[in-house]
Amino acid sequence: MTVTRRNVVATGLSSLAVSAWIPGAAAQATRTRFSATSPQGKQNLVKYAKAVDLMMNQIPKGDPRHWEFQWYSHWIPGPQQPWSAVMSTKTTKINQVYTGKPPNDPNRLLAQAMWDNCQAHGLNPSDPNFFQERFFLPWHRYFVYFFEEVIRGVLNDTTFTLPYWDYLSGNVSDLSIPPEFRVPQSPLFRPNRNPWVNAGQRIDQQNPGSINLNAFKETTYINGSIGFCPILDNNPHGQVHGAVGNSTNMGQVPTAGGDPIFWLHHCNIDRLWESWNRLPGRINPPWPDRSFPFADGNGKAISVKTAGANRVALLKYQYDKYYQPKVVPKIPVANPNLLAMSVATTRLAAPEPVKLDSDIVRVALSPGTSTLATPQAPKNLLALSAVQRQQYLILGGIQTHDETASTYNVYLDLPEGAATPGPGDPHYVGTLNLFNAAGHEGHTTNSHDTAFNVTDQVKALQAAGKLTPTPTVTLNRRGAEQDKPNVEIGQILLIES
Ligand SMILES: [Cu+2]
Repeated sequence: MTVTRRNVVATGLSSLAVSAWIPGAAAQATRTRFSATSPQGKQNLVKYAKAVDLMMNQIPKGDPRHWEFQWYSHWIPGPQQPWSAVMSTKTTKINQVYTGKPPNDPNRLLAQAMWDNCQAHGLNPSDPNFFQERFFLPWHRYFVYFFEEVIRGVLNDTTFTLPYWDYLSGNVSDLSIPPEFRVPQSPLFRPNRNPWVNAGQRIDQQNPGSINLNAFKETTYINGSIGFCPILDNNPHGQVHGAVGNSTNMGQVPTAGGDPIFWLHHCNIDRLWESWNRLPGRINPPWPDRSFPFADGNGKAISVKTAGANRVALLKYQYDKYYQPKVVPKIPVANPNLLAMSVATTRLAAPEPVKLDSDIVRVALSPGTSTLATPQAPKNLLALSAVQRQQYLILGGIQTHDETASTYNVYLDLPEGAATPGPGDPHYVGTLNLFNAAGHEGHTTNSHDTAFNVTDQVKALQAAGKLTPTPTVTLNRRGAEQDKPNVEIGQILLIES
């Protein structure tokens, strides 16, 4: 019998006294999470600094409330793939942390179940459904929530809430990491962030304007690599990770959870998800009956169902404010059965994989097929499509084994020899970051493709007569001279959905 990860998890948990956790069961008033720059947020940051210190230095190692236990539940520092290397790192780490503890030690069993659980940034070939992109948002909602519960327990302070880092508030100063994280004596400080970050400069200074909220153009939660969840995962989520740190901290999945700013970043991602849900008709998919193991505020093993994280109200918290896009795209089809029939159609594709071997790479798209299955949309939808279908540029099968803070601005039909402008130019469609691709050499999955909704750009360029029938795609690297990674993009597609 092959022992899959899920068997191990199930075995581990079955020998634990694990209770199903019922959201909102505790009689408690709704708590509010505040922006890190608000007075209440700043008060909570004082508490947070104290809690991080206690979790790092007072809570015994191996206790689920220890700083490293929480961090490793996201990912253990070390490889992100292949799975065999991930598992051997985990075994070594568990044996190290639980030296002298029996195999049935409850915390050891919980570590076995909880560590390396980040949805959706792993790939377990023997259990390909374990990591799924659609769980990115609900899993991280629980992850942040129970971390916050642990802090309330550690501080014995039921009023604590985790502040969020609103880097895209519209005030340029919020693009800098909050000052509390830049004080070298503070438990919230990490010396190895990108140098400009701890210097208090805007985190996107290598590519100003590249962090955005274009995910709010999406009206569906997920459809392959398009939709709110996967697009938000790339930007601002991955974009902020790479702007803050490198492979020793925020810049890569296995080390990200070690930086106290990680939790404020994910708190904001969580707030953006709830903001999206508050727009008309933005509903989450029906969640499969899937449980995740966590530790509650006392460090006790619990099991939670995905559906319990569907909305923040279920967990009895709210945010002091929500993001409201200036333009709220209309839901294209009133009948959800019609939406389900709306399959993607490839219109244009790059003829072969693209190597990013210079700072500016220009690729001609041609009408045609691709390796993606692209059934034609049903006839009755085609009439609809003329006005309501969305166009996406998909960069798929991205491979790199290098770490890099470089990002790539992507342009549609930028004239040859033109200066490569920043975001804001009509040809600019988005920025590619390698947060989700790093550590996935030869192992990328469709769910980690990068998708840009280019509907508005196509319309605007067409209206201005600046779009040819078979446009080019230009990629322009932004970053330090010494920071050139080897990157290959498996496929570039222009699709309609
Ligand atoms: Cu993250």
